[in-house]
Amino acid sequence: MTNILYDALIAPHAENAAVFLDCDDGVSLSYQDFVARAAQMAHVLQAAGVAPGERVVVQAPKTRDTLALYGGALQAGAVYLPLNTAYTQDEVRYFCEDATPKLIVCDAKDADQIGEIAADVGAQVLTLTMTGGSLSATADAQPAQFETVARGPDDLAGLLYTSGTTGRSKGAMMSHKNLLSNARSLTDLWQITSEDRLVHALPIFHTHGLFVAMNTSLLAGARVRLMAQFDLEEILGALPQSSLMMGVPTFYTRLLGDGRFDKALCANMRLFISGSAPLLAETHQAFEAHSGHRILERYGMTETNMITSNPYDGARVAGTVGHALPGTEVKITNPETGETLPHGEIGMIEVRGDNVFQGYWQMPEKTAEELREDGFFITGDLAVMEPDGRVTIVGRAKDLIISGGYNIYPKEVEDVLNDLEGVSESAVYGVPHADFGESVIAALVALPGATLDVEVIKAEVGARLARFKHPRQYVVMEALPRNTMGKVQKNVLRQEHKG
Ligand code: MCA
Ligand code: AMP
Repeated sequence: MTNILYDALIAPHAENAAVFLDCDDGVSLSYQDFVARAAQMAHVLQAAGVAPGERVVVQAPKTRDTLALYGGALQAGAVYLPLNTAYTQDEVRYFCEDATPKLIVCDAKDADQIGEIAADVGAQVLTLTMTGGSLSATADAQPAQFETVARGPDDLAGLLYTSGTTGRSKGAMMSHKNLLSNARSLTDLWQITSEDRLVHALPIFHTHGLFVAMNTSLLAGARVRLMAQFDLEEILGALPQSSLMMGVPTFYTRLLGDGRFDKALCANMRLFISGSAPLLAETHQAFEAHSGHRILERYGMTETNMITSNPYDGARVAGTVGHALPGTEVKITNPETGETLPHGEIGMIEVRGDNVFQGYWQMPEKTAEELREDGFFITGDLAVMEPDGRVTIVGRAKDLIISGGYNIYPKEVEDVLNDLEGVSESAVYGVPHADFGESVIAALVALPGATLDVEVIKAEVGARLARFKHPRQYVVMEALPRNTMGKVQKNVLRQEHKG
């Protein structure tokens, strides 16, 4: 049976005794043991009634069993739907009602709350904790071999939700072909091999930590130091035995902020890769001065996987995101007309290739707005392209804040604020932040006669939105600044509150 992703990423390791994962608890799991564990997970999925093409929602800690569940989902032909562990019950409910999974895997501490959601959408619940849980216990009793379910290039392997400028999250449908083509391009370009040892401190519920980092490692047979989360001490300890690291810019500014980070620590390192948010040119330069390494910056999106990358061998230019990946077409277009612009002019990044997703889950109109009939996807990012094809991102046409690599769509936060008692209107915007790159601020206007209590507002927001989306500062104003068209001038607010 052919299963595009499983056959490329996991099946080849069935007899590979090399270490795949070095975990926080000191356990080192071999590739062949991972293959067997993934098969046990596939049996659990099948027994839970997850038929090929059906969704498995996973909001769980980052452990070897979470990765084995991803492998098992691929083998069983299921669609893997990972969720940020910071999401509130309200947020998880939305995703589950939209995606109608057959199984929800969550942390044991959330089992009661998630149980209510599961009952409403007709799903089973299994738990996964840092040390065990009912999923792991059930898997223990399963056979270590599973008959792989056939999956073709266009079958879905993943469903990843991305918030939208409309405030409603959309499920980006990722096919086997989308994920495999990108993993192949990146593995080749970044020259990842079985000799590599990757420092993995990213979450595995997003494209960066799961598809970019894990799919390339699996494809190459690399060894991965799997850290449950970003921990500066752990990373400093792992660097001397490592050759490769992938991170968001905050990882690199935090390393730079530690006096122990130096060239000696990076003696065995081959490559540092950054993405998910803009890497400041000054961070790039300071990093080279401290470590002797020029960070390789790449650019991507959930809907498209990775789009461009600085070269491995050629010049890694600070402040640029490099060239289109092999097999990926990139053009810069006039945002109004869609016409391709000459080199050097600022316009919209559009991308086409096997890496581009299949559309938004059950949202054909949204898909049509962003994915052209000729296959080009409109990214919402503004850039210039040089004659040699090098891309420099200069801004965003979409109203988006990126904080520590997490995306926050202001509309989603504004919708929550506008619903609150006494609030007439709100504007949510980002200001520069030394650690997170950008930080969230909310400007609020009260209804006539109402007084706004920021502490009450914080509590309400806390119950509804994940912590990373919370405004870090609230400003109560008489009125929001607007232009002659009546549009809120967030640039004016940003300017006033950037300190
Ligand atoms: C944690 N907090 C945050 C963030 N992370 N607030 C804003 N933005 C964040 N990113 C909250 C915590 O809840 C906590 O709240 C407080 O901030 C301080 O937490 P701290 O201990 O400093 O945070 P941390 O646990 O060290 O996490 C920071 C982090 C993490 C390591 C930068 O956010 C992270 O791993 N980010 C990576 C995100 C990522 O993988 N993005 C890829 C998306 P309290 O006030 O309660 O203490 S995929 C993508 O974008 C595309 C496809 C691409 O190109 O890759
Ligand atoms: P997401 O929708 O979470 O996948 O986030 C994708 C967005 O992150 C892109 O549309 C960009 O705005 C941003 N992004 C990713 N990589 C970079 C980068 N290297 N430089 C600037 N922005 C980036």
